Amino acid sequence: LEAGGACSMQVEKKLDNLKEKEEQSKEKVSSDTSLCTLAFPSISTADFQFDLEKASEVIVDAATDFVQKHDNVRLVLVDLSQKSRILSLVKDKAAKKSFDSSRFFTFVGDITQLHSKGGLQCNVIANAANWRLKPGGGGVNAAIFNAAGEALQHATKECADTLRPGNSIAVPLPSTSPLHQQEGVTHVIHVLGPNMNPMRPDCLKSDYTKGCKVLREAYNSLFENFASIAR
Ligand code: AR6
Repeated sequence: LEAGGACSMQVEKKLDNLKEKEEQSKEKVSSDTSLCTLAFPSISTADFQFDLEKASEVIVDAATDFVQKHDNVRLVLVDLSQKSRILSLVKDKAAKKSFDSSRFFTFVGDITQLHSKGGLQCNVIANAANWRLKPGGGGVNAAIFNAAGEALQHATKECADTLRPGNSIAVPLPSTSPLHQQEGVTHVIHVLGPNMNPMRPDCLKSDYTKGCKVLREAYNSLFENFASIAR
């Protein structure tokens, strides 16, 4: 009986140690604020109907190239649901590449509440925008403009009126914005990806040669804008 008791105590201790380690590694990811962090949604893959398999390839190539060339930055691909197919595809493809996985990873959560709800500090977030840089519509664009309030609309207008597919624009978020105050977001980078939805402007009609090129340009432009902020 005694031996059994000692044994189960040891098992409990081991479990406690494991839990502690888990907590510590969680904290390490979330509290590593020395690294400038960009959280970004998968551009073009919902309302713009871009093929997920092809998009995941572009994301993994662009993101791993970027983190290998830049120190002190982190990239986080975000989506709302644990069941997100784009997150699974990206995770699987990234696992086959060799790079520092603490510098590029996926995260489930609302991009407008990463710090308050997810414990993940991201000072820069990307928006899957429309060409007019207007609030509303749906998806992540509506969520970001809603959460950031009018301050983002004004700041965006000062930077640009329109955006071409494959391009991005970095907008400093005024400290009056709730998104700045509550989540610590200092910049929003609007990105316009390629569109495969016939109901939206500039539809590429399933031309994926052009589509993949434009999507890669969009991520390169996003990451370069982020690198300028991180410098
Ligand atoms: N947090 C994290 N990810 C999100 C959130 C959120 N709050 N909301 C959506 N996603 P989409 P697009 C994910 O449709 O395909 C707009 O109306 C979503 O699951 O926002 O580039 C604009 O005005 C998906 O993985 O962007 C444009 O007209 C990803 O974000 C058009 O949609 C992108 O989905 C752009 O379409």
